Amino acid sequence: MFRYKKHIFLLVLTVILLAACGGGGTKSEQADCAPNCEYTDMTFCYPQLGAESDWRTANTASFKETAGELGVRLIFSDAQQKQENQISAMRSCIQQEVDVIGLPPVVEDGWDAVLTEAQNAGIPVIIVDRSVSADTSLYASHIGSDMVLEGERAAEEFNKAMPDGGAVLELSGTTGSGAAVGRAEGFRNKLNDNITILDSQTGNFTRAEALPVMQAFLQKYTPGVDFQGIFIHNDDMGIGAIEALKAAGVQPGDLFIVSVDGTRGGFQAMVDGWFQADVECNPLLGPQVMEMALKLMNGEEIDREVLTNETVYYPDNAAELLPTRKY
Ligand code: GYE
Repeated sequence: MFRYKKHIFLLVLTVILLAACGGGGTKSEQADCAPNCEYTDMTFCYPQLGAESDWRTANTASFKETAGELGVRLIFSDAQQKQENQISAMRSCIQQEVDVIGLPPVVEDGWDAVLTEAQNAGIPVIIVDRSVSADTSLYASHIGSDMVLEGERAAEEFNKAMPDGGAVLELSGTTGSGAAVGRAEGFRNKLNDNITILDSQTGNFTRAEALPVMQAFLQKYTPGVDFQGIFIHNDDMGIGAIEALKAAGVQPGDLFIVSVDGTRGGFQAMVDGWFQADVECNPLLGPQVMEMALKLMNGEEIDREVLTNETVYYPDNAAELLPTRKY
């Protein structure tokens, strides 16, 4: 009897120890140069998701500039908004035994296999910008914006502007992306009950795809009659939508339009009277991500989630701020 108990005790102990080690602890992933690794020791992989927007262009520039300034060796690729391209870029980085991977995931789902491969190879992954649905034990940290909060902030603008209610259209971002899912969720969380979402379609975060979506909306619904406002998930789609609105004879200010990002293009749309608010989303994540990457190499503790501090911009000082915008 006693022997059995001892066996059970040892078994339980083993299970506990295995569970403790299996958590993907960031300390065990440190590099050979730890604890004295420097930026010049680092090879950093950034399988960028695409070049779909000005936000994305600024995000890419931030990583390239930061790597250049710090002396980090950067392996950069552009997946053209295709998850399979991002996955193969990641696999190639794993093969090249990079030190850290920064992954800006085009969509939330479908990362478990490649994240497990990175983990098995001892390469920490920082999820950048959009989120993933994978278990948090599969990656070191997430650095990016609070997309739900951005959607909530947009809803509050409509609540203020339309106290007696009304109807709005939604031009949403890439289907299944953390940015679109979060913004849509936040928008619905906070939108007053007397404001209805008449229709919601994706423009995939690009100008080119937003234009025909807005044209189709305008064939179906009469501005000012069927809807009074539009929530647009990023500035580039907003600029595409403005083209369609202009062509249909809509004037700036006829509709209450709120966009997200705060790019120069978004600021110009506020100056021109098209956007009534622009919810900030900051793409300049390079310095922060590389700083965390170095900590990971050195086996230092890091925060598992770092959300960017952001605000909402309005037309009243848009002209003044426009020349100071970095993206
Ligand atoms: O808002 C949009 C870009 O993921 C936060 O992606 C990012 C979004 C951003 O295409 O412009």
